[in-house]
Amino acid sequence: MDNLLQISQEVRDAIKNGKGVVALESTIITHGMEYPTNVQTALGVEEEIRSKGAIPATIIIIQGIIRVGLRPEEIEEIGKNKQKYQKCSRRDFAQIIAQKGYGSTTVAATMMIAHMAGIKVFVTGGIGGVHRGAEHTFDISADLVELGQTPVAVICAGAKSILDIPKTLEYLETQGVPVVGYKTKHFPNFFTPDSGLLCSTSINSPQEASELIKAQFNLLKLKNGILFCVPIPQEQAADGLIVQQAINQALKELDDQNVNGALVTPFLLKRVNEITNGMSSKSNVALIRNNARVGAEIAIQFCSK
Ligand code: PSU
Ligand code: MN
Repeated sequence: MDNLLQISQEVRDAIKNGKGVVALESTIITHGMEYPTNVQTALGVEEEIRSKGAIPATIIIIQGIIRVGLRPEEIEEIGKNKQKYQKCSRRDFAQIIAQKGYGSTTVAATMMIAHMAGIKVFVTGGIGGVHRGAEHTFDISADLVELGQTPVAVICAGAKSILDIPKTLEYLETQGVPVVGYKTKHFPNFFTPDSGLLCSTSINSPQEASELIKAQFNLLKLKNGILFCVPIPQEQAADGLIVQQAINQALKELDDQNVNGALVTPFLLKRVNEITNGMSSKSNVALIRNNARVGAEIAIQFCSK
């Protein structure tokens, strides 16, 4: 395992000593944002986690080796040379490892590695979900299947409206995944705090979040993950109407250009950002940092012995 999975000394010590550890994904760095925003965001998120007293563990595959915990210079290097990295979800792992390739991990792949490494709390921006038109395309993110089978708590800001939110919530219910609103009953849709749909339950503090994680993983020993949904702070919320129009245009272009498979999500993220002149990216950054603070507090509660 040692040659395959390399966990930094800092992260290993933190796990051993019951310090809060927060896993972070890397597809967001290589396929979710442009340079240098991607690097600034990734480093900013790590700082937020440290400022709360927890330890960040960004996950990626470099030359066929799975790395957990990166140095800031490495994050800079990855963000700069992002085109070198293949988007890695569960199905891509074996290929990237066998070919000693470079892979940035999606929510699904990051959950897998966090679980292997013994990390239970993972912060991201938005998860993949059921795409609009999935009744024709069958496009359902492997993130949702992973949430159904891997015991890691994922902290996010809900799902973007590029997705079919009602179907995404139905799918999570089928997979047995608690969808937990953080200080809200409403399921957030990333740029705005309320999608008009409800979470399956809600909690009001990191302590309550930690109790729920303990009940699911330690007492009941369930294998399903948990989704914690933190609404974007009101003052940072994007103009919902502008984002919605951009999403509609991006979806139409997607259709016209026959984009499919793993390219769909990166295409939509990029186009929405371009059409809104970077407004979506700005909200994106504020919101991930907010998730990181909440995730760090939850991790500290959960990990303390
Ligand atoms: N949604 C976002 N930002 C992202 C992603 C999704 O708002 O960066 C990335 C995440 O890494 C997520 C992946 O796990 O896209 C989902 O891709 P797909 O839909 O192809 O499963
Ligand atoms: Mn897909």
